[in-house]
Amino acid sequence: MSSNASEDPWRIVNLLCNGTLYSIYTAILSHTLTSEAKMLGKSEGKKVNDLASNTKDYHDKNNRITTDWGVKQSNTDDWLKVTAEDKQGPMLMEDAFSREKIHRFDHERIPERVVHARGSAAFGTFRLFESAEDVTNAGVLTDKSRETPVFLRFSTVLGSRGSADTVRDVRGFAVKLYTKEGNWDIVGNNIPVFFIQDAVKFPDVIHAGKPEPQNEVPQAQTAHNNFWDFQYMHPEATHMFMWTQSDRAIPRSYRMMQGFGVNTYTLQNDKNERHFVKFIFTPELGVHSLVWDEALKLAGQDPDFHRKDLWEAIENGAFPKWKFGIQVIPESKEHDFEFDILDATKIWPEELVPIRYIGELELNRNPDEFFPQTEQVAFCTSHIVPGIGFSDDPLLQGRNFSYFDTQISRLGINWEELPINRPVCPVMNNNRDGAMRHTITKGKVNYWPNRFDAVPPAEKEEGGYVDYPERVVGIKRRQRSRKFQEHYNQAQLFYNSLSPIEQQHVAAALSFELDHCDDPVVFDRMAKRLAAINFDLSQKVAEMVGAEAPQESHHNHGDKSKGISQLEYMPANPTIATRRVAIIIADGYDSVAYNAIHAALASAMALPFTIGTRRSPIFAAGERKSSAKGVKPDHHLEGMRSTMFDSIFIPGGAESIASLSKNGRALHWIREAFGHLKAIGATGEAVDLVKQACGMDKLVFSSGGDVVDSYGVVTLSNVDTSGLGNIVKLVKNGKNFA
Ligand code: HDE
Repeated sequence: MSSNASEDPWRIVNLLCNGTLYSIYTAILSHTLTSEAKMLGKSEGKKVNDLASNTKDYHDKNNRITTDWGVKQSNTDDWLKVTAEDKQGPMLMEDAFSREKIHRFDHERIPERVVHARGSAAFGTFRLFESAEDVTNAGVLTDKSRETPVFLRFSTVLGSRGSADTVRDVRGFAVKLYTKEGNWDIVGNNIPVFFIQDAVKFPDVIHAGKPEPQNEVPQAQTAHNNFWDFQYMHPEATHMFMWTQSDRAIPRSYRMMQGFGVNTYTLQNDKNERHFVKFIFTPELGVHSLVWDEALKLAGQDPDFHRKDLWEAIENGAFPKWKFGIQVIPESKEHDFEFDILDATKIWPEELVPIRYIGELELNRNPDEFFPQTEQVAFCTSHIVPGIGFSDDPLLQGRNFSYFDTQISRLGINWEELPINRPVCPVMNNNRDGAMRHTITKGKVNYWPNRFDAVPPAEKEEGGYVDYPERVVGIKRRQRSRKFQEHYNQAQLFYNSLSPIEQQHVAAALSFELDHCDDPVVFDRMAKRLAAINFDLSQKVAEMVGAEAPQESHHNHGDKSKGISQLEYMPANPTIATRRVAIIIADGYDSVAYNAIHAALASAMALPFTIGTRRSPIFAAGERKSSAKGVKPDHHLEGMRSTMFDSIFIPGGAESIASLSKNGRALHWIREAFGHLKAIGATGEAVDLVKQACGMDKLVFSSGGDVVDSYGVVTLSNVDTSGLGNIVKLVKNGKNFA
């Protein structure tokens, strides 16, 4: 964060605790945030300028409603009809204005994506801080002076367009980089491996995960017979399903997930050497997750939770950032590993192939309109630029066919002309016509070669893409190579590498999922499969779901790898920026504590929300309703739930706490936040309220009576800066798994 105020919030809080400078300070802060957002968020990039020619301002005062053929309309509320003084007559088909409006409405929907239907996206910038010229000659990976515009779409996989954001699922992480040499699409996920090795199995794994065919149940869930039936029958999915049962599949925010290209690509340098490569994005904010109960509740309470979170952060100028890394293996070392480096069900452990972070991606601008941008954006793994190539990864090869194909059915053959999809560099070729062609190409010929020598192919020196001359020898057959046959080593590696709490979450997730399977064949077999990963895990889950306990213990190699547990991604300097904190008040609250925490949070760019017993003004202790204005809360207790916030704070005040302690919803807020491992702060009389809600026996008190960080709760009898500091520190840390 670039705000100076955030560097030393405590100095400011000291000044603010008496409340006098508070309002001046927050006014300055909100001005800083808005102007910063304006400056950075609305920056004119090459793609933004390109889109301008297709962008109209709906709110321009000179606008008048017209038909699509441009004729101004005088009445848009009444269909043309035959009427008499006291009689309503028939409507006329002659009314082309009204017919057009209904026609347009009838055809508003296009097919949703067959997978990854629900998503949201933002514009941003990609910058390089280290050139990778030793391994590639791609301009986007070697030129440090460039700012490459990007559009990044996040998504869930299985749910339909209207499903909830927080379901247990893989998240899509699809980046379109509008480079000077053409579009480069990295169509990745937040999990580094995949369920299948060969693209031809994709329809099977997706059919098994999507709602079952007989009744279209369940929506956006893998907790059903068919999904787990397939997971058992298809052992190569084992490593991936362990990731989907971990906290990675219930992220706190799109801004707090890693992004992985998953497939193995190649890089080519000026010496015509080829390297195998994997692409990785790691978030500056760290990798954080919800807890499962929270995710389940949010799916109903706020299905747009992730969508809103991304939008809110960008509008507030807190632009999410990812470090961009590459893992590189020289062609000569392709066969040096015990797994096949072209197998998408395997990671390249960082001990064997370190990640080299060379760039940074920032999102800094929300889209202007969802449909033409977020919905119509179309990614293709086959979109690469000179210096980058494919490998023989059989999943990637199939994807290269599939994405172009699906865009034809979703958007039509001219989908690459849509504003959000077209490159920022010139496009010229002899691909012509087709439904909805936009480009008008002047000239007398539309083929090559031609008598005018018009539009020849580019030489390599002019930037022409040259395929790597790979030697290929083999027998044509339907078979995968030997190393593709091993499926459990890395599933064990994954589980061994998790912290004990993360392991507990995996056991709980599997127990939830298999509880939703009512066919014993499915859950008995799955318990057996778990024994191939970890015997204790298989016993725990079998007991929970009533499956036959596996008898046979498999060998566990005991290896661990770094970079797997998400707890490792805690940033060195965690930030409270963009964390949503609810401050709960009722009439008679302590305004000194309220103002102090509000200012402390805002100065560090967190998002404080005042939650009152009502949304009309709430009056502090000593304020008279007749003369004071009171504080107008952002929401009332019944309008929101604790799930929508990262932390809650309750200022003291005898009258306010007396009323909150009798308010079931207020107690539920505190108790639920406690159960979801969130930081809770309370001062003065509110300390007793927290004890009442959470159960006193759980909290550990210091001799002075205050609790400092016990189960993520900080209570203070008096407001002081070090106490508030403890609260903010806890919010920064995220969940309190103590
Ligand atoms: Fe996709 N995938 N996929 N996928 N995928 C699609 O393309 C497909 C795979 C991913 O925000 C579809 O435009 C096949 C892996 C993302 O618009 C479709 C195979 C990874 C998105 C398709 C895979 C992904 C898609 C549906 C196996 C992670 C959303 C709509 C060979 C590396 C992109 C569309 C967006 C979308 C096919 C496997 C990620 C049908 C055949 C592995 C993030 O073409």
